[in-house]
Amino acid sequence: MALISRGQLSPEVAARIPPGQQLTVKWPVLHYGSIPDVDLATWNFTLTGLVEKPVQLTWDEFQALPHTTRFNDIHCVTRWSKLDNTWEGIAVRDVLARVNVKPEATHVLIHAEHGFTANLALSDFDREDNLFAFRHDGMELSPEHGWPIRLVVPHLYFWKSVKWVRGLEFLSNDVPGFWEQNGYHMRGDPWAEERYSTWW
Ligand SMILES: Nc1nc2c(c(=O)[nH]1)N[C@H]1C(S)=C(S)[C@@H](COP(=O)(O)O)O[C@H]1N2
Ligand SMILES: [Mo]
Repeated sequence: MALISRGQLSPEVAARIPPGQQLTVKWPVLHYGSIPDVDLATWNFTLTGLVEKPVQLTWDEFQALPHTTRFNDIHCVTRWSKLDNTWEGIAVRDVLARVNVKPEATHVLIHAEHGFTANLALSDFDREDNLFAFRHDGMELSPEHGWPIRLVVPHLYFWKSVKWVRGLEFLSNDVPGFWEQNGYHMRGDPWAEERYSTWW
């Protein structure tokens, strides 16, 4: 991977890179397991758990939600950061508007193909910056980067940005997801270097 050292960067750019991270121009591919075969005809997106009425959206219903663009930097716990990403997709808040989440919900477990999960506090999930992306830098997401859609939560380490996402489960407690069960931090703030948990 082509990494750029801090000494080569302007102060403005260096200030955007969290501690212990290095800049990459390429976009590495990282995930557990195989790339899923997704059929849009049978694909659905579910909103379950602590909601007044569970919702299931087809691909066409999901696509009918408003489209939007976000511009941000991403930071992977394996120490690469990639600046200036343009994402097109559907804002998390526009998806949340489709469901009545019960007041006791404090966390959300993101579900993806192959049973993959990641946990987020609702306060980290329900943010203007977050979106479900289907395009990156003007091109449709490739299968290895999460086609047809992935979550993008830019203020936390990139493992929270679930690829091949299929649903949201609202919870009243914080339940570790896949990488969190394997030692990653429950929150994952790159500016605080919340890389790994110390509770086990
Ligand atoms: N469904 C799924 N999403 C996932 C993962 C995974 O294993 N499965 N890995 C996460 C991790 S650890 C990282 S660093 C990013 C990598 O995204 P990228 O391959 O597009 O760079 O995806 C995240 N999303
Ligand atoms: Mo990762």
